[in-house]
Amino acid sequence: MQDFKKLPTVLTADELVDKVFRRAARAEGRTPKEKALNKLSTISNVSRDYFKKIITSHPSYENLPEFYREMVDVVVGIRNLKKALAALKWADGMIQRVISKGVREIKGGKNPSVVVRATYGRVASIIEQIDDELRFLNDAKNRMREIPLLLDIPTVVVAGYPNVGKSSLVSIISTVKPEVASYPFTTKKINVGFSDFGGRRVQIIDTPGLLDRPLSKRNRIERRAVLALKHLADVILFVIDPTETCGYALEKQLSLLGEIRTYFKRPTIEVYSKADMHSLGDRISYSAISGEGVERVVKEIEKKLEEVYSQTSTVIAPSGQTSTQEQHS
Ligand SMILES: Nc1nc2c(ncn2[C@@H]2O[C@H](COP(=O)(O)OP(=O)(O)OP(=O)(O)O)[C@@H](O)[C@H]2O)c(=O)[nH]1
Ligand SMILES: [Mg+2]
Repeated sequence: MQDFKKLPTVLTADELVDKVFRRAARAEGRTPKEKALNKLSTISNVSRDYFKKIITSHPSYENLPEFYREMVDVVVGIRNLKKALAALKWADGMIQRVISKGVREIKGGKNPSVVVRATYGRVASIIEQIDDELRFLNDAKNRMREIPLLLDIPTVVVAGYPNVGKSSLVSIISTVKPEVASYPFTTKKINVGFSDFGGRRVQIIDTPGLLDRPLSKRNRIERRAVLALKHLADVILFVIDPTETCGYALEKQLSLLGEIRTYFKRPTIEVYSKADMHSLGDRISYSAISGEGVERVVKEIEKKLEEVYSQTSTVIAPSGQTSTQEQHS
């Protein structure tokens, strides 16, 4: 599994030029010629190592599991990432050529300090040419940190319109405590928490709110929720706010529910939030404020997950370690 939190910080062009030349300045030599050659080989090594570190910190995006690949694409764009990494490879190759030329010139008898100065200028100009790409890669690293590490265990994805109470519920029934606020699109990324339901470990995913509109019209925040539903959900928990205090009509919420059922074809649980504000009885109702009904929601999740468990079950051992048992029925 890919841990994007381990991607390294990427220096700007100015910072990288500084790093390379500072290291080169420390190069020693018994003669001016030897010292100049050592400076050039230091530039060659330091820049090559640096580019290699950044390039190899990225996985091969084609080979990532689909969820991660599509998530990286939504969060930063794989084409842009590849273009930026290719620019680093280009700069690496160019710098090596410029250094080789300098080395040849010094060995051929040209004035070492003149060659070194000219080579420094060329190297700095090559690095400056990839400043945008270096900055992009650092920004991408920061954004990719939001992509969580997921476990291959039974997973419940909590979805619904914005502001209906998804995060409030997830925060009660799992380990993750997402931000809750009284306005839509508070949750902008997917949050992963865990629960032990009847001694079994379950992954609970809080998602950004979805509006009832075609996929092509969905913004990048909504598309994170779609990816979680598409790739991760064994069970979907759809939260409906019948009080409409979320700011969206019940009819719209039910239309989204219909689409999610049709499109994702997963076992789906429908619940009403904000039971402290209504007394409807046609669906399971719960309140994140008073806690009433939450236990019924959990029971319903457990029931739906039984289907998933009948294929694979993860049991918490008495030691606290988890082990996965395959059950063939
Ligand atoms: N009265 C009442 N208010 C609730 C309940 N659950 C959530 N709220 C309130 O509804 C608002 C939205 O709650 P969130 O949990 O942030 O909703 P969300 O669905 O995660 O919202 P987004 O992340 O924006 O999609 C907050 O002001 C909560 O305090 C509930 O059961 N009863
Ligand atoms: Mg939320």
